Amino acid sequence: MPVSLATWKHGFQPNRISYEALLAGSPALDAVEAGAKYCEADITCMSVGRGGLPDATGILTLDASIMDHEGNCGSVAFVQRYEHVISIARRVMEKTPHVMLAGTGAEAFAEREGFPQTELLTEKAKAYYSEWLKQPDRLQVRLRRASEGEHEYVFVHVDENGKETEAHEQNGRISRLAEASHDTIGVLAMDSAGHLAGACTTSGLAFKLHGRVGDSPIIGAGLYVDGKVAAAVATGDGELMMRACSAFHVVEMVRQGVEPGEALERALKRIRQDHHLTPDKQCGLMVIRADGVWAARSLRPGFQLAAASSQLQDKNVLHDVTKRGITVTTI
Ligand code: SD4
Repeated sequence: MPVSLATWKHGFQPNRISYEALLAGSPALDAVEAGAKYCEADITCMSVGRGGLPDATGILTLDASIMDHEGNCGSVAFVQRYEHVISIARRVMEKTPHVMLAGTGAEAFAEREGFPQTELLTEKAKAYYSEWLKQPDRLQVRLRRASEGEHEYVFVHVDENGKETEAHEQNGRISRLAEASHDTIGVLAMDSAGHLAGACTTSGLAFKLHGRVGDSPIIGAGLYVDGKVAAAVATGDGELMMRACSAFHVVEMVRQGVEPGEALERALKRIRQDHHLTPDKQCGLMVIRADGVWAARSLRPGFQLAAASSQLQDKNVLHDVTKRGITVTTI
């Protein structure tokens, strides 16, 4: 009966942790938090927690949200000195009358709650930032996988139509990076009591404007859970999901009887119809319905997720998602 899903390839290990917690009898809320925390502490993942890439001013800011099957939720945004923002979000949910705390207020709360302060920016992230500063037209520069499935990335220039061309340093050498900017982690779970929960944690888009907050801490945009209906999480260019309230939209369609996969297709269709979409924009969505049926879809190829369930013989499996559905690749 337990089901666990986590976004992107780096979600494989967090999903294993979440699923093993579920098999050991943990509530879904504890499982998703444990999975998310693993990723926050993993410095090889450069868009979540410590080790994430900074904003355009060289400062790393973190966003996170968490939600349980009873509609309780908590989130934090623009946190600069604490690694486990998912746990701070949970504490906001459990210990305050509020849903969201931001910036210095969130940090003061974290301090009062005894969370340890951490230097989030690693030497590696600083080096990538220096490299980014050297790029001409750097506000048009993003990071892309150098080749599918590789942990190797390139800077690309994106023109006003979203067309990408590989960026070069002034000396002509292609700038290669070891991680991508798209790698937020969203974890969804259903436990053996049938309870749903979700967690989402990120450093947001690499080299974003200082002060920018994405969809991940916004309940209804990056994450939404209704214990009787479904849990949904989003990843990708947060501005799209914030405008479309994508996670909420998916859950509401499931409430109206739309099949999970179809609900995701329709949410993506809404994004496509209502927004000026350039080819560089991505949105990946995942959902678990209250009966354990799950689905995942994305605007474009390249979105992966880890899934584990009894239907998968309790194995954790990495899936590649395309617009039409899912192909399974086991790692
Ligand atoms: C954001 N949605 O801050 C996040 C980033 C992300 O894959 O999910 N990247 O917009």
